[in-house]
Amino acid sequence: NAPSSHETDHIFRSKLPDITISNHLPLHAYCFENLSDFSDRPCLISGSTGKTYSFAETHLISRKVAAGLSNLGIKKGDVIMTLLQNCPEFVFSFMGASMIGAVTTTVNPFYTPGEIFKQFSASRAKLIITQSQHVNKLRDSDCHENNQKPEEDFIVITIDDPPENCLHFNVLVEANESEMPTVSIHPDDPVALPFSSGTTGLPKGVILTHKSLITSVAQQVDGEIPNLYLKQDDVVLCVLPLFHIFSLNSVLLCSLRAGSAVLLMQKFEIGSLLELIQKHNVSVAAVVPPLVLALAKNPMVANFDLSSIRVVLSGAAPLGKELEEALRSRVPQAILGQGYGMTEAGPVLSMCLAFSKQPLPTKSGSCGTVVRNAELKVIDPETGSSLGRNQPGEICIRGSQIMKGYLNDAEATANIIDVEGWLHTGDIGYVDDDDEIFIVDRVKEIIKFKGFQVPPAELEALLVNHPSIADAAVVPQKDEVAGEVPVAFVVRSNDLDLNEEAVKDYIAKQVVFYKKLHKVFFVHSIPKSAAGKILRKDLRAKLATATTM
Ligand code: 4UV
Repeated sequence: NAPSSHETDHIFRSKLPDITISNHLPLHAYCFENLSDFSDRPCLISGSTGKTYSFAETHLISRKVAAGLSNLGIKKGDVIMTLLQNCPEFVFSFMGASMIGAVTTTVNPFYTPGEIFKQFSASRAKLIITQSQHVNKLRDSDCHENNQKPEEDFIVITIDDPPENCLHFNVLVEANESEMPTVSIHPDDPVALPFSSGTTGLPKGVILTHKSLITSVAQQVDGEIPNLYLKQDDVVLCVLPLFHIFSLNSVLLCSLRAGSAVLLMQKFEIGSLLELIQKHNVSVAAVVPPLVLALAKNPMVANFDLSSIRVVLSGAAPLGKELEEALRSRVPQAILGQGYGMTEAGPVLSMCLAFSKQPLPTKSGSCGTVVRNAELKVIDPETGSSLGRNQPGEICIRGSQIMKGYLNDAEATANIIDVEGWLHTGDIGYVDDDDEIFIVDRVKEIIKFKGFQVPPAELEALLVNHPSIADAAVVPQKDEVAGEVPVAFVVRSNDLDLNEEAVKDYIAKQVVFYKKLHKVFFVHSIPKSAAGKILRKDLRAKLATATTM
């Protein structure tokens, strides 16, 4: 008798022992569980104003916001939408929503009206917290496909002077925390709803529960020997956007739990970044490869003292060895390493063990070792059978941290989480003899521009909506600065005058900057499989020889 497949699986685990995880708690209770140990220490530092909130203040304001949300009719299970750059109000809103059992869907504030509306309507948000400069986008008639009049159907709150029909954030902050309703929260209740296109198709709501986020944070910072050792005197740089799960989880939630201060920066600008690192003695920097490039290559860096940095955690996209070495010369005292995450995975799959309380030696180019209390395997993408060390295949992860599923999409959920509970990442990688993970390729559609998701299906849907486009496919092209950029193959329907600029403009008007097309190739047909699937591999191969096109 052949053993069933799971008996022969090669399963990889952390080198650190499993820990006890308090994932029976609601997320806010878990994050603030140790508050009394550091209640007067700085929790949030606003980079732009210098204003600092202690842990006790952050906890209190979050409770007031919880009461305020409740006063406005937000109940357990309701969704609120944050359309914010990094700011203290983001934190108060997210934690406040958690306290009343509500769910936060985080949106990129630079999205176009159409992009915002898609996430708004899919998540059925009842309240939006934003900046006044973005309110017009909520009123833009382009986005009301269903004749929905936003001002009447949902509440808009701004953190600065509110335009007509909007409320000021003060209505939340001035609420009486003692009026916060008592709600009973189950570990499997949702708390965050980031959107991700996953391995295929359009962006979908990723249901992250209290249990999944607590598990993920604990896997990083809890236990006797934390994998990511954050200390109370650490100042953690929060320049990556909190609407993306990397910053939300590994920067904000991990710091709240560990008692470290979070330095909030609204946006990346190298001069002010360097100033703030020096001024606030930033000790832990969460970055993406383009930021590593800036830190490694920008001549301004030489004028600043970066000696406070002890950890640089890079993630969200591949970090080249040369780049890592170049950064090393700028911050020789720091430990450089990577985390590997995916929104659907809760998000962290693996983390560099040199960040641990008992640092282990690690290799350049590795994405770390699988986190504790989780199982990782590498499978042959064709046969599904699991592979041993040093053999590249699709990375799969299992554990309480992974998402509950996609919002209202059982089919997409079943396509990514199998019946045994394994999440199939669509990333190709291997585990070496020292349990270190190396990602070498991607079999999924997603394009990553500076770590931002660019879902080809979204751009393809917009393209085929154009009256003169009969068919289209979008694939990644390698790019030195952004990692990858989206390029399109387009089949014209009749208008032979349709040119590259017109197609680029047409897309650029409808999407956030990083989804813009960098090139358009006109072709006679899009290669497809018998089942009608775009043969992206063929197009990528075509691109590799594109110099002749
Ligand atoms: O869904 P997503 O946009 O999610 C992320 C999350 C990243 C991280 C990284 C470190 C953390 O500590 C953390 O909390 C979150 O990027 O995109 C997921 C895809 O991005 C690629 C890979 O293709 C994922 O499936 N990716 C993410 N991290 C890496 C990476 C990496 N270190 N190296 C190469 N590719």
